[in-house]
Parts: sequence; structure tokens; C-alpha cells
Amino acid sequence: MYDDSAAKFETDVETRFGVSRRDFLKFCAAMAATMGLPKGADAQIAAAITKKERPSVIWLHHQECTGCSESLLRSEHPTLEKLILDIISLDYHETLFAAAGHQAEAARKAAMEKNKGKYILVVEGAIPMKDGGIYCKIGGQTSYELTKEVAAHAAAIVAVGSCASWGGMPSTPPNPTGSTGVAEALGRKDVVTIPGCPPNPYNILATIVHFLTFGALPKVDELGRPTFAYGRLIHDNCERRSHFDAGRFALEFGDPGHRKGYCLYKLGCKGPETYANCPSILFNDVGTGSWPVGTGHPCIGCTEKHIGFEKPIHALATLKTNPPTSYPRIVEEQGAGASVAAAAVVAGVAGLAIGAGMKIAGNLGKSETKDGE
Ligand code: FSX
Ligand code: SF4
Ligand code: F3S
Repeated sequence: MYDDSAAKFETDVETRFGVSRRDFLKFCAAMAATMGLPKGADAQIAAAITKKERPSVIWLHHQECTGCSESLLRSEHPTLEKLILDIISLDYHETLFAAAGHQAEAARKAAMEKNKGKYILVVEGAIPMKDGGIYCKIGGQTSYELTKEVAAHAAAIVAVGSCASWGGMPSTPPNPTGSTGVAEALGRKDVVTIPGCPPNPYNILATIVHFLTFGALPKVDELGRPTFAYGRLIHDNCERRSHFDAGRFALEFGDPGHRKGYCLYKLGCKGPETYANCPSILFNDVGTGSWPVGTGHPCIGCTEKHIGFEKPIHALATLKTNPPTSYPRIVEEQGAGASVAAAAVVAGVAGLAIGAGMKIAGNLGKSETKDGE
């Protein structure tokens, strides 16, 4: 698998990354799994990370809350934070940099010159375009001017977070500063977008690791989103899905249905019209349920333009799909699995999509009492 002996590999990993060989390989396997790569990809990732030169990353900040960087760096798992800073060479990052003013600008220019055509440009935050872009300036340049300058010689451009992807929160109507995402501001179609407010750190990291390992960015959809992360509806992968199909809904925060972990659709959950892998990879390495719906809050559709920050939280989501033919198990009291009864309801309509659609339509019309009876 590696040219070096296992012992040397172990020492190298421990010295360079400060983590055990076992943790390092677990990390590589997690990256491969996040991207849905075939068997053996974890070894390719491990080899790339240990052998290849760390890619230079220039990380720009515009209109945003820095939640994207925070989520990446404040991960509960210390090895993740450590590895993030050790597999890339973070040559410019406005909020993490110790340098300030002219020193910081000089470091950016030096990194750009040294790695011309090879660095990765990561953009966090929306770019204001109104009134000549004056609403966000860094080092005397507007966000637009700075991004255009750095993008001109980047090997890849990654828009991190909903703000950089399509405008996010700053672009919420009436959008007073004319905020938009990187691709639209620069008029480029080759920008990879990782929306989410904040995006899942594993999706950011997996995208960069993909570039490092295979020399190319991952496959994306028509919005520039990696398909490994944004290829499926949240609703089709949600642990409360069998409750939805069985017509069991929370109707108010804190009501018996909510406490039992019932479906949050009637509280405005946008999972049925939002594409993201939140229910599969969760957040912050703290285990089961660590994602919005898992904690009892409806998904607000933060990855989707015109849904997150625009569609009212109480508005019902548009249903895009009929149910699949099998579901995750439910532990009813915790909202983390399917009861036998729910599975039986589902089994009764499985394989007959039109029947399933009718069943759901019927269930949505149910008027439950607040105590969930
Ligand atoms: Fe904040 Fe990033 Fe939201 Fe935006 O995240 S978490 S406002 S997507 O650009 O800092
Ligand atoms: Fe899960 Fe929301 Fe779909 Fe209900 S509506 S199953 S809570 S994603
Ligand atoms: Fe955002 Fe919904 Fe995931 S609110 S974090 S897309 S569950």
C-alpha cells in the first residue's frame, strides 16, 4: 500500500500530523466514505496526503459571519482541526492570520506569486456588487476586485458557505448591497460551491482532499455543488421519514408529537425540497442526532437559494418525491428510527409510487390533536 515500511509510515504520520496512524487512516476512510469513493480510495488519499506537497490555499472573507471557518476549526474532534491545517498550506486567511495590514497583503501576494496557477482560492462570504461594490472592502480593494485578482491565477475556486455560493443571508430580499455569490460576480461557471450556513466541514475538507488526491475537483451538479454531498434530498435520508409517511407530525414546538420525535414537516421543515447530506454525516463529531432535524428543529433549507433565508420558516415545503421502498429503523421515543407500525404502513404502499403518493397526500391532510393521538 505504501512504499515506506509500516513503522516509518507510522512515525511520519505521528511527527507530521500529531495523530496516531490509526486515527489518520480512520480520517482517510471517512474522507473516502464522505465522497462515496470506491474501495481503495482511502489508501490513495493517505498516500496523497503524506507524499504530495501541501496545496497552497488563499482564503478570502467577504460579507458573512465567519461561521464557515468556525465550523471547520471548532470541530469537536481535535484531529480534524489538526489535519485541516496540516494537509493544506493556509497561506492567507483574514481571520486566522496573525499578520495584519500591509504584512498580510504582502503574504497574499507572495503566496500567489510562488504558487501561480496552482493555488486553491477559497471564498467565504457574499460579494456586494451594488454601487461599485463599496459595501465590503479589504486592504483598499472591493471584495469583487480582490476576488477577481486572486481568481485570475487560481487552479481551482471553491465557494464555501451559502453566502459565497449564491449570496446567502446577505442577499436576503431586499438585498440592499446587491450581494451575490462568487460564480455570478465573476461570471464563471467553474466555481465549486459548498452551500450551507455553515456548510459541513467534512464536505469542505473532502472537496480539498479530492483535489489533492486526484488533481481535480469532484463531480458537481448544475449549481456547482459536489454530487457526493448534494445529490440527495434530506427528506429521503431523514430518521423521521417514516413518521412523515405514517402521518405523524409535530404540530407545535414542545407538543407530544415533537417530544416523541415525530416529523417536523408541519413546523415548516424544508427537508423535502433541500439537497444535502446533513442527516448522513452529521455535525461536530458528537454522534447521533447532531444535525438540525435531529435536535428537533426543522431544516430551514440553508443550502438552497430561494429557500434558506427567503421562504418563511412556517411555510410548508414543496414535496418533490414519493417515498422510497425502505426506511431507516425508528426508535419512536427519540425520533431516530421506524416503528413496526410505520414500517407496515410503508410496506403496504411500497413499490407502487402512485399509491404511496396518495397515501402521503392522505396523511398530510390528517388533523391530529396536539397530544399526538
Ligand atoms: Fe456565516 Fe460563512 Fe453562513 Fe455565510 O458561513 S455560517 S453567514 S454561509 O459565509 O460565515
Ligand atoms: Fe425529516 Fe423534515 Fe422530511 Fe419530516 S419533513 S421526514 S423532519 S426531512
Ligand atoms: Fe441547513 Fe437543513 Fe442541513 S438547515 S444544515 S440544510 S438540515
